[in-house]
Amino acid sequence: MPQVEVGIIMGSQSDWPTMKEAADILDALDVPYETRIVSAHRTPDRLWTYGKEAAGRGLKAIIAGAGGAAHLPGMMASKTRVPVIGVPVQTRALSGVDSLYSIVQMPRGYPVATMAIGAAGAANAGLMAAAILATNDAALAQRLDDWRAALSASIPEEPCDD
Ligand code: RP5
Repeated sequence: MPQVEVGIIMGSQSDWPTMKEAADILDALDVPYETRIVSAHRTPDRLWTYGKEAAGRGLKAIIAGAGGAAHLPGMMASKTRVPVIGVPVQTRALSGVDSLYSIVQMPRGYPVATMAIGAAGAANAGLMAAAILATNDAALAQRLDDWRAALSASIPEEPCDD
């Protein structure tokens, strides 16, 4: 089994359809990861243990997604020096603006790299984690360059009707 380098954590099972976007990117780039449900409010002890053990277990980035009163990414950042990438999950009540504000407005000293609301943010979180790892992994850097080049090549120069 390869060493897991990225943790994808989320506040609820209901966050998985969004957070799977990050997992799909890491699959495409062949980055080993794990997925866990870790809720700041419902499983605070699980959050504490995960954060306490993250660096020692060799995690190099943690992607944390939550919605509403989205305290998970910030609390995780307060517990570990492993970089935390926050994904604001889109909510029904406030469309994810609540999640975004909860995640992005961290006090000085404990940063969370906050992505856009929803699926695009989760996909970008996967890419950001890969970019962090690629600073010390030449093979991954090449795979990421190839992925980016393929995306560029897929964009047509002109619009069409259908
Ligand atoms: C947050 O509350 C979760 O991250 C989720 O986005 C939101 C709703 O959770 P469920 O009620 O669907 O479990 O903790």
